[in-house]
Amino acid sequence: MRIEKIFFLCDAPEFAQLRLQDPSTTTMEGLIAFNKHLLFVMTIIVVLVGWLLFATISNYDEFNTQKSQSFFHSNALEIVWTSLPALTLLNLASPSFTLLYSMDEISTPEISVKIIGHQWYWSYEISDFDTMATCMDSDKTLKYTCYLLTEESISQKNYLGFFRLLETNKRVLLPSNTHLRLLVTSVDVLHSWAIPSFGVKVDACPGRLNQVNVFLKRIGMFFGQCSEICGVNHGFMPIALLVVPSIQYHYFVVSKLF
Ligand SMILES: [Cu+2]
Repeated sequence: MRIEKIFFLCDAPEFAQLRLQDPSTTTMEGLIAFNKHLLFVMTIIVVLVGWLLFATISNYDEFNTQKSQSFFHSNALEIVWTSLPALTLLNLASPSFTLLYSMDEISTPEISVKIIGHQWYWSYEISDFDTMATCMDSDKTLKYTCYLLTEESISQKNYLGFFRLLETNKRVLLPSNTHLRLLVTSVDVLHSWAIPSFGVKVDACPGRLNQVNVFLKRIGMFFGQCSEICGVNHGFMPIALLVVPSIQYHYFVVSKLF
């Protein structure tokens, strides 16, 4: 199957891709900025350590000790090479912890999406529509079961724009610019629900409920995969999400349930 580049933004893997996918949440924007910051610091460390090694090997050997004898037991140098790595670590730790704790932050969500991992597909339930108080009414629950869409099941005339091993028979609809709470669990083995564009990777553990908060800043089609080795078909349980404007989502829910 041919993969055409149909999106302006990178929300699905591209051929020979080197960078991360484009962010759709503030978390992912933060992760990308942190990644760039890390790369910058790492480059300086690699160049500095490489230069030190080269200078040491070429300037100080057993036949050339004149220079090294001049700073035998240098206190100043020891202070510098102990404090510099410590300061570098502090410089990395502070944005890292800020990001980590910002991911745990839960602001009043309007919709909770229950994500359940199965061997080997994902199922979704959305039931608490904030203004409609339908929690207890099982008829008023959106339920999806999303299986992999195989190449054979896509009609030959119409295969352009479909991503191999990333499409599901049903796409989960989510609203943009809305605080969403994702509740992730599993009914059999460990799975992991991961969407690179969201900066989300939550483990789905049987008997446990993991929670993550997302706020999607833009509309689009987003793809992800199970990211925990969960059995023979681990590679064949993709996630396909369609993010639409919240008003469109509202009309969809009303037309489906009311
Ligand atoms: Cu899995």
